[in-house]
Amino acid sequence: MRAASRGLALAALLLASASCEEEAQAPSPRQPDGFADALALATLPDESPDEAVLEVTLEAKVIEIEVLPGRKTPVWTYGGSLPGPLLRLKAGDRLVVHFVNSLPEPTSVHWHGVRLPNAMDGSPPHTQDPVEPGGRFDYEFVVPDPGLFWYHPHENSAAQLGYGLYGALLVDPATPEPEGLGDEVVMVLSDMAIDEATGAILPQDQGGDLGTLFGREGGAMLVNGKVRPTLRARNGLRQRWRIVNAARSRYFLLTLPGHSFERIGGETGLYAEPVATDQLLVLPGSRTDVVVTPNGAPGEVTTLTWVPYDRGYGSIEFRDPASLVDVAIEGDRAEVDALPVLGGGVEPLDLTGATTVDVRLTQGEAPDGTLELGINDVPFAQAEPFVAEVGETQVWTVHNEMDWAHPFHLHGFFFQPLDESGAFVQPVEWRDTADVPERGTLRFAVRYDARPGMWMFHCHILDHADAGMMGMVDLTMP
Ligand SMILES: [Cu+2]
Repeated sequence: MRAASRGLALAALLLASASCEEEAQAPSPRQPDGFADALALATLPDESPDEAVLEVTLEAKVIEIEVLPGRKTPVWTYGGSLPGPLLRLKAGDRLVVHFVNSLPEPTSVHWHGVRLPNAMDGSPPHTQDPVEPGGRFDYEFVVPDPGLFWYHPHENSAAQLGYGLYGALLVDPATPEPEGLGDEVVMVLSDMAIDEATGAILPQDQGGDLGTLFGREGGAMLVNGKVRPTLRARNGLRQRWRIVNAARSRYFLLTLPGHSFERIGGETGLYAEPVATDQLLVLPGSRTDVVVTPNGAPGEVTTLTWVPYDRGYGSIEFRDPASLVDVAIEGDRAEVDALPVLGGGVEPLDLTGATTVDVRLTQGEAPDGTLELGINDVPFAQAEPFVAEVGETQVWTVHNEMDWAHPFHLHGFFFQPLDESGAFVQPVEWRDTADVPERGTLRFAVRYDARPGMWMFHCHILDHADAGMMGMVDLTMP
């Protein structure tokens, strides 16, 4: 659609210049044809004739994929592709997913970040039973908010993500965004632990308790399922990169040498103003929306690079940066207008009458001596829910009592981060995932709208969640 309308605009400009020499204008510059083909994501046919409904059949199944060159890897996929298909619709549209489990074990689909009804949250055992092998489950809900979201299992989740189960869900705003943010590329970041000799996926419990304590990172870093793909770019012409970190444990700190990123949004919606940064941190589970203006001589290649991020012992020691995406510059330098006014931003929550919740992220030992993580010293299996009422505003303080950082995720609701003094972190934004630094604190405010039910919260280092660092909020009507 976008390419077609650009083609028409170009034709109109050419006609205009042919008929009126004095007002001749250069056609708008554009990215090279097929510039992002190497990063293309699979899609699914829409089974609904209704424009406001995206209805798809999504089958989870094991397929052999050449992730490393020359090696076949049995990948657990959604729809036969790594990552799963991109689901794209507009805020206010309805998503209907006929989910089929053709995997060898039970699973579920969690729609990360989407403010959906509790029964659609995909979180066994509370919101549904696991979908058994050969079983089906229909997910159906309205996507109320614009932004990049994603979907993944919430059953044996660390292992199942490690095997390849994740996909992006992109929700366009109901009213069009400003023109000129650049051609868009969705990047799903992940990693996979593959035996380089055989192509087999390595055991998901590698390293025992130490592996769990650190969080398992696969050696092959992937962007849209590929090792180091090439993205082509017109010199000087901005691109909009919408990035999700779908790795089970890995933090992605990104640089693009010689360039800076302009963050124009986070997990949902645009900011009021762009925020420039040289290094971009994308937590496990989190998303970011940035504009990049590639510059360099034609033929030059600049490389989006993973940089070790200090999230605790072992995360930076003896580790080197790694190449994620080669950005190949083409053409003479494009003349481009300034970034348009974003016009986004959110109002801070009214904290009058807010109740407080204190949570500690803790490390302990199970009776058999193995590692056990928990919330307030209680592992998930023995946890009692925290309570909240519809309409209530809560201020959470999450204390990290461990020597490693934890990306904290709340299901079903956005929150607004606060600083140590209780002031809103700027720019004020809605998030569903935020970092709790080692031995540090995360504060946030959340307001519960009328979607009662049992909502999970957990560390998004999924090895930690599976080891017990998970709890739930029982949201009831007042
Ligand atoms: Cu954690």
